[in-house]
Amino acid sequence: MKPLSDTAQKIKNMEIRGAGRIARAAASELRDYSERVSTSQLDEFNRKMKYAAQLLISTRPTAVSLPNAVRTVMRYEGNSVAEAKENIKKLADGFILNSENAVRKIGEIGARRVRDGDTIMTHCNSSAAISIMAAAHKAGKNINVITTESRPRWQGHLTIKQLDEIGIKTSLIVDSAVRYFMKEADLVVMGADAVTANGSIINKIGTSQLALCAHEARKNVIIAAETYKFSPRSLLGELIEIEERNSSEVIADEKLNEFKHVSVKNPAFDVTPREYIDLICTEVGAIPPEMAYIIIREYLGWELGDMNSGEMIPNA
Ligand code: RI2
Repeated sequence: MKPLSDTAQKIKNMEIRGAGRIARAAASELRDYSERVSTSQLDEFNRKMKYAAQLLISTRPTAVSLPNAVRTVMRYEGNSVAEAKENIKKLADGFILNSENAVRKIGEIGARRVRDGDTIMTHCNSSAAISIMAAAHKAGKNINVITTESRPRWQGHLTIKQLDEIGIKTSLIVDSAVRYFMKEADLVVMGADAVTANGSIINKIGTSQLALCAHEARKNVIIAAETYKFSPRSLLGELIEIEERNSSEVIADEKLNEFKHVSVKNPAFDVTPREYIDLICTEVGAIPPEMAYIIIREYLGWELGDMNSGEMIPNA
């Protein structure tokens, strides 16, 4: 398979997954793809870059980090193909470096909200959320983590492996046990695939029921999200598309085919309203969800006019 379609396929089938990681993979693929485009005609080069950008964006519809990363790289300029390639490399490398730094910074900021002896409940596998736990552990705080399995893709198994390697004590629970164990948790720390202008967050299916349980039990919910996970298009009133994945992730096709009246619903994400979120921890500070609009305006550099232009990358 060609490297561009290979990367697109890996993002689609979740071989490369996690909102931050797919954003960095897309930026790096655009950079490498641009190197491989052999034309010296700028028009043709631009056309090919747009094709690659759209292909990468189409792989997963929910994580806003993906179109935001692609758009960052597609802001390239240049009067020749060589200049354009150079600029693309600079933008892609810059995005990747900023992204890695952002995850580290979120850890430092978020760890201040973790007290010695705390038990943290988490869901799925978020590198930004784990960065907070790792930083708290590194600061010498004795923490425990309760991790959900995160069916149907079992990302909780990735989380327990990462936490185990760091040396953090972790309990693995089934997704349906979050309310049962909420009494043992001091706070909840989770990641995000998207944050909307009104401060809602979109994250792995099950996030909203966990946040609801935490709200009922008066436990704080911290969302770890880099600024490039905020959705500029939500300012235009657009809703984030929730990815519906294949039924075979939930039940084998042969088993499902035994039934006449059964279908499977498999949304990969859900929406948690801002009422259930105490803090969104970004690399530019820990903010209340109500401040999401400011992040979009100040840090993503989007103007409404910009968004209405033909150059707009869909769903960002
Ligand atoms: P980081 C993941 O999506 C999870 O929903 C996780 O919470 C979110 O991305 C953020 O991950 P998926 O790719 O960027 O597993 O914090 O569907 O690593």
